[in-house]
Amino acid sequence: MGIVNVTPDSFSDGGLFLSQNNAFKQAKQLIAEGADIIDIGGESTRPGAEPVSVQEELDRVIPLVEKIRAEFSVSISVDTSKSLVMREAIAAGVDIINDVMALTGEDSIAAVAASDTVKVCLMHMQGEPRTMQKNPKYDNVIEDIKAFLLMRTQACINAGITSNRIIIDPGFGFGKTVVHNLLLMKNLQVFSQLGYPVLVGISRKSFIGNILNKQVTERLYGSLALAVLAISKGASIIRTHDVAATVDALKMTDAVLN
Ligand code: 9MG
Repeated sequence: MGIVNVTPDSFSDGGLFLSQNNAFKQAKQLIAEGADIIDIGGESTRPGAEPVSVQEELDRVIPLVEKIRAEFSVSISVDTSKSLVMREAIAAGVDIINDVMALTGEDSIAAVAASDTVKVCLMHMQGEPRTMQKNPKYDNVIEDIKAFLLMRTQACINAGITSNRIIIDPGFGFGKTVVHNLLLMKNLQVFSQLGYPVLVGISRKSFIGNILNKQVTERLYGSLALAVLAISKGASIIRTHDVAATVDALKMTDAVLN
């Protein structure tokens, strides 16, 4: 899954693809590099990020979805927590709603349930982006997140979203310390054994910078190591800024494992 952030303030590529033209060029480039899915975001979810209005998010995301849909057969995902953006994105033909709030926002379960085909990625986050990195705490990080994801998958199924449309994500970096993130990766098989595809987003994240003492532009090798580990522990989708390098790393992983 290649990332296209149409935002001024995302942690790694904020501001780079704010114009529709640049965002489309970036999507085209990631598709050429081998992305199966393009994930489009119109509101930053980085720690400390401020929310944007519904209209602003719609204006950033929907025209880009329509342009990609018209020209490519790639799967399109929209990273949003707003039910109105979900509805418009589904009408524009997206394949996946990627919600870092796991459809806990007002009316968002209904927005996804109203479609009978769109998939949903339910991600775990402790707190909210503005404050989530202020002293996150768990009784048992693996068991707490597993319980949350099982509770949200059941809520979706109860709302009419069939289980084959659900993807789960433990939410690396979202209300987690460095140690929490490492424990999640070490125990990732716990999540892949739940019976849903697992999406992992570790690309260039700050816990990699913390361990390697590297700036955001220098975290590719650390990100690749984690992508390979995630796949070997059963993950199905890797969300990344660096598609070409990740595709090579995962093809080699797949050649060995399968
Ligand atoms: C939008 N976004 C940023 N990081 C993410 C992650 O780790 N997973 C998912 N599903 N979305 C993310």
